[in-house]
Amino acid sequence: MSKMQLCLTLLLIALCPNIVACDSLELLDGWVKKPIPGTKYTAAYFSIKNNSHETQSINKFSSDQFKKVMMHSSSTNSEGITKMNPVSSLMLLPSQILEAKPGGIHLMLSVRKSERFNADQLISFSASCGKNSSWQFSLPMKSP
Ligand SMILES: [Cu+2]
Repeated sequence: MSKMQLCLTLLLIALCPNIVACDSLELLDGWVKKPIPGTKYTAAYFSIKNNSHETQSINKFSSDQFKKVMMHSSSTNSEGITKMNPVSSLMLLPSQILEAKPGGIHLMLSVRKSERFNADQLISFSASCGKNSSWQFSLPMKSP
């Protein structure tokens, strides 16, 4: 990239700060862990690709089939203790594949007492990337 091109790119980014949207996000894979009866939480994992030339950031997930959907990240310290921390947004660089998997980033799902699930049931999610930008996708439920 020449200096001129770089300059133009930076100028465009500066002029269009609201361009960030859920455009061109593609679900490659994913699943929801079937909650063990009586448990309050379960998790969802996925890989999502950003097919656009813009950085995309997801700041919220929701699902009608769960009370609450939280973005978490797990990390294990030097003593082997794993902790989960809330994540405020997930950023995907152009062409980046974001993998949410056990032991790393995941969606923490709060289970409603009344809700019953079947294996292979599809769970619908909505991801929002800004005020007016959302993206719908579904993941199958699987027994761990
Ligand atoms: Cu969690």
